[in-house]
Amino acid sequence: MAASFDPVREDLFTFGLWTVGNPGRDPFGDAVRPVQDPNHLVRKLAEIGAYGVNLHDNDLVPFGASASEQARIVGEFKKTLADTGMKVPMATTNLFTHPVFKDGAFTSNDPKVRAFALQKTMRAMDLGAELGAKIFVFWGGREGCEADACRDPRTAWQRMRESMDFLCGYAKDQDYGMRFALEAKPNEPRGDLYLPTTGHMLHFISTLEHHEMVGVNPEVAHEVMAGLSFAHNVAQAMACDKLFHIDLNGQKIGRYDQDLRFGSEDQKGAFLLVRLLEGTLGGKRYEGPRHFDAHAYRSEDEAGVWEFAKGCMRTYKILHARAKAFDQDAEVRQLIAEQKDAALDPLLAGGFSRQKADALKAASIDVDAAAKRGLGYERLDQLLVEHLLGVRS
Ligand code: DIG
Ligand code: MN
Ligand code: MN
Repeated sequence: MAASFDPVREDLFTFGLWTVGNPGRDPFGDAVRPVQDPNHLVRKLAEIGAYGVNLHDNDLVPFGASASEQARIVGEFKKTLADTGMKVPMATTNLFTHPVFKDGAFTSNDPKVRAFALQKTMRAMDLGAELGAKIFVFWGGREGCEADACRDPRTAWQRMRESMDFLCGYAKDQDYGMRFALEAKPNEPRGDLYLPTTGHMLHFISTLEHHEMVGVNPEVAHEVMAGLSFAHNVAQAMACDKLFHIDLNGQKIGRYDQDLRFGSEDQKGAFLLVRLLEGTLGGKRYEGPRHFDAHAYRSEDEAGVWEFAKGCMRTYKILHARAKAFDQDAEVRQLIAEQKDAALDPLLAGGFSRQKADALKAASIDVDAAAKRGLGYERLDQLLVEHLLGVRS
């Protein structure tokens, strides 16, 4: 029986309201699609097999809405979630659209703006908690600069640290049980963004007061924009148990942030990422939501948007099946089998000792033989390509 690539709730596929609700505006053109009601988006996502929906505060509650308006909107949204069984695993704050954030939010030189950013974020955390979110994402879209002389960069990082420490304190004080996931991006919309890659974020987290509740939310497009291997960055986050969330999409290298349909561009990169997340090569798999932070081409009508969303999930499942077959392939397993050396292995494991140092210094190692040995990676990569193209199973 042919494998089914139809998404099920257990796949934990999620979409942001801002993704499938994207009206297709870009810097050079107006919206091409109508703005959709969030409740309609939730019902359609449930229909196509998604597990959940994520949101910025203002994706659901318009900026400046009154308390009674917010209560009405949130009440209706919660009913839709109950009716559809859809979850809200992640929430976040829009700290980038309103002009007040034009020079940053937490890193702004204006204390009024920094105070407003904290106020807006605490309220967004309240909303996220009310909807059941246990992950809160921070993407510092305006935390950067063009005229770099505007502030000492160290001041920017200090302000980010103070804001994160304060908001971690708020989440703990409210007992929300939330974990924070920080999302990096090298540039856009600002000329240069502070904390540009996941690697920078991992170090930044280590400087925080409540670092144990803070992880990362890497996005494919953002690391590709920086010319980096997304799978390597995700692997590093997984290795230190800091992959709290992930933004999946597609991206051509050397372009602005395209947020394309997952797997629509670098299929090998997407394959290696899914292989890592699903643990088909061994090791722990990622257990969090598979979130598509992407949007349909501007050419699409609403029907095209749902084709986009189905394509994200279907491609993920196809790649998962291909990765499983690849890592079960006997020839692949033989090519990547760990090499053993009875004499040297004990010296390489378990850390330093004077004895190990003396033994390693005294070891007789045939360097020429090691240098001459062929590694078979051409065959290995050809096997990957053939699995990916579906001519080997
Ligand atoms: C953009 O990549 C950012 C915003 O869409 C949002 O704040 C975050 C959540 O996935 N990603
Ligand atoms: Mn993006
Ligand atoms: Mn994102």
